[in-house]
Amino acid sequence: MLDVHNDAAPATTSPSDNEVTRLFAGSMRGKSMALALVALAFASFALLVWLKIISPLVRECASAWSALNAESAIGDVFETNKHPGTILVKTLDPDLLPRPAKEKAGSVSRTRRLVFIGDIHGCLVELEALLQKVRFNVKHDHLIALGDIVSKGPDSLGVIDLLRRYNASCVRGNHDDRLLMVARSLHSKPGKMSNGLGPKSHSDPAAEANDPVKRMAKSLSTRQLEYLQSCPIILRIGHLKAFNGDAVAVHAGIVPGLGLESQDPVSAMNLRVIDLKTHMPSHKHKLRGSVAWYKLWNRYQQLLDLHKRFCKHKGRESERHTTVVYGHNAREGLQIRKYTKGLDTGCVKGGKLTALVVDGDGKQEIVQVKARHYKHKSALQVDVLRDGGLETPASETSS
Ligand SMILES: [Mn+2]
Repeated sequence: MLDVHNDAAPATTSPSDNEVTRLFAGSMRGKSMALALVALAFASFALLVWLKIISPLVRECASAWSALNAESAIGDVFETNKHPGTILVKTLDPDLLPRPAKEKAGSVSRTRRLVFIGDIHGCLVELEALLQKVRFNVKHDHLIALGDIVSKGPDSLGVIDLLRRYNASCVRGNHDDRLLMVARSLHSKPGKMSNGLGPKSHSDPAAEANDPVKRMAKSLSTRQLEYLQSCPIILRIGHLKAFNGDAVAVHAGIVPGLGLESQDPVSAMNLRVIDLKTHMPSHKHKLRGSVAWYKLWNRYQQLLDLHKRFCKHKGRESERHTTVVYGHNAREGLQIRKYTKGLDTGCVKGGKLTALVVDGDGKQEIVQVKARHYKHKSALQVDVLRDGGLETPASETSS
């Protein structure tokens, strides 16, 4: 019996043992597979973090640090881009700077607030609505238009008149610059001109009638033209408590590490992306080695104090933290960072018109109005200058 039992036992237990061994081996394989998968996932995650976060951060910091180490001006590189009659840098009248409420009693400044407004592009109705919304009071507030005040929209000349009426400050945008260039070329041709600004063109009148910029240039009054011409490329604003440092207004962007007087006007009106090695404007939008200019600007500002502490040279001792208020970048829309404030929210494309309101007590506020949707069939359509190059007008590419 026992033998039988003993004989039978291995017959029944042996396959079960094999199974256990197989199962054990299988589970071990499963475990190592799982471990391998986890390791692979971790490695991919680490690689992704390296490629997307750490490596760009290191490159940006290295680039900002090299901008800090550069001489504060690089000389003649941009000399060729200087235009006759262009004001590169203007300083805002210090009396227009808002002061803290406590100081106001004895202060010469009556200004309560600075109101920065992004690309207006002839959107007069929205501009009026926005000023109403911020309760703009011309006696106490000062308006600063961030360029591209004309073209594309329905009432560019009305916008210029409103800005003149309010004694607003402005910086020159690429569209304003193009209009001025056309007005100048009309002015320099021989013959008479209908509005007294200059001569009539001898080119094909039909082609001219189709060129909205030429039509607008011809209809500009001398005062409107003078106002546009008075807009500098860069407006140095001075110390603002709200930004904990100095402020500067420009249409597109500023190259970090260079003095304001050494900035290239064309790049200041068109800059979007900057080459991390050369610190020159770049066309390699999403390729490695270049980055949105405002990212580099913020890194530069973050490293400024560290650089001052450890590298006491290169004339940066007196450099102060500077916040840049700009427009031009409707594609990215509202971009509020510590040291850069991008306010172009594509009003003329049916987006919004945006104001950044800053007072003397350190308060800053974003106020917006929704735009009417302007189809790009406007009589004042204009070629878009992007990164210094001509681009097909939107009306030809969109429906
Ligand atoms: Mn622009």
